[in-house]
Amino acid sequence: MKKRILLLATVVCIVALLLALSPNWPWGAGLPKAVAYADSAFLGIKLAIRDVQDGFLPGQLIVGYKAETDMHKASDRLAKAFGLSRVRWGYGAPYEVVQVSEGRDLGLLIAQLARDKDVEYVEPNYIAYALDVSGVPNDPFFTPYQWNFYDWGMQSNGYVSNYGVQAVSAWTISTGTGVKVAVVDTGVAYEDYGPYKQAPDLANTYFDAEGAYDFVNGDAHANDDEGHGTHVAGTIAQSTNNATGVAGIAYEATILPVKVLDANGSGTYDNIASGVRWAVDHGARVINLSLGGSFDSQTLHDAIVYARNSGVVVVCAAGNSGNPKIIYPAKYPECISVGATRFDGARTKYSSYGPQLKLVAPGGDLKVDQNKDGYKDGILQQTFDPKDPSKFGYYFYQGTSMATPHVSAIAALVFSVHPEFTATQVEQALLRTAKDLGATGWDKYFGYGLVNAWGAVNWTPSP
Ligand SMILES: [Ca+2]
Ligand SMILES: [Ca+2]
Ligand SMILES: [Ca+2]
Repeated sequence: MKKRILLLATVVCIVALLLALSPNWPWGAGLPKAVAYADSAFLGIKLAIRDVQDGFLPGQLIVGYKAETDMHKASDRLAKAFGLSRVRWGYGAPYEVVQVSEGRDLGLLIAQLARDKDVEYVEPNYIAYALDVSGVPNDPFFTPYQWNFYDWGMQSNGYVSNYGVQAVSAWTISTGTGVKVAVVDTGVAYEDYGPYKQAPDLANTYFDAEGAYDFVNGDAHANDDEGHGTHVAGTIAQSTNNATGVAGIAYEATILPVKVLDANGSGTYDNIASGVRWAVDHGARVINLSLGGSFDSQTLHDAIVYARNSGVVVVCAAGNSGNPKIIYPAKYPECISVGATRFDGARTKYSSYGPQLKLVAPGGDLKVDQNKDGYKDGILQQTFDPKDPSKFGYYFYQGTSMATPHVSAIAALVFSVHPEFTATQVEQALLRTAKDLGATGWDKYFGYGLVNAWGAVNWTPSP
């Protein structure tokens, strides 16, 4: 009997020792079980990059009014004069979205409206697109597959990874507690509501469900009907240490789901601007924008400036065209623009670059398997089969959309350690501790370099 107790005690000691000596292993509760979503395997999703597309809603304009104007009066006058009908007032800013009567010359109308004494600006209601690429579905796990979170020198399937974001070390300092991050996207699988289900690996994640809003359908349920927003939210705050699936970087942060992109992954600038303002007004300290379009827009820019002036860090995808043209809103100086790297630290071919690029983060490359784990090197998180929002699986995605939430999550880690930091100080923490890549110092392909969670949470402003 004594012998058996001793044996048991020895086993307990060995287990405790292994956990203590194994910094690579974040699971406090033992090995994660294999989660069998077998029916999600081999959906045969096409590995094609969805490029940025240009466009705007036909027949719709955004009319911005001068600050001193009585815009209701001006709006009625213009409606009568030009045959406009109101779609909605702008959220949190003095503009309205109007429908133009059929057959009107949009270019001429814009010119006429722009000359009006009460009008500050007028522009088409541009459309932005989610910057995702759906990848190969797969079984879960942090250690075999989430190389993008690794500390430098950790091994993935025997292949040393030196281009992760060092989340493992950073977790000893911060897990994002107390910080709200808005995912302004296609929605998030955060609740059971109608045909929509909460993602199983978001079961322990904190959500601001009260603050959630859907600007596409105009209701308080920001459910995801595309899959992109749920994947993005997973990188930020997937339930971690829950013996299930994959990890997220700021897994004790709170996600505020705001839906601005529809089931096709596209949405108007008006919706995006509204979503950004909504997020600010509902307590977000970080806003993740894994989306963009190629048009400049005052409506969108004003919303980004509003966020930044409110002390909110806005993180935006640089674009997936692979050309020297960063998209909007990433191009605005108030955003932290993010390009994408792969397992070996190289810039991915799809990652857009240019003078406005500030950082890079792992975005994955579904053309190569550099860690030889049998899967192309995408970013693995849980989301659902686009054909059925109740059918969850683990999917490798690639894109600057996937890189962006790494930076948003690390901004949340920093805010959690330093709630007193300004948005500028958090940005400095990210930029000044980035791992320099490519040409020495800032360069147009990597910005200030690869975002580094460990460096960022340890950064302090010089006195
Ligand atoms: Ca998990
Ligand atoms: Ca791989
Ligand atoms: Ca460099």
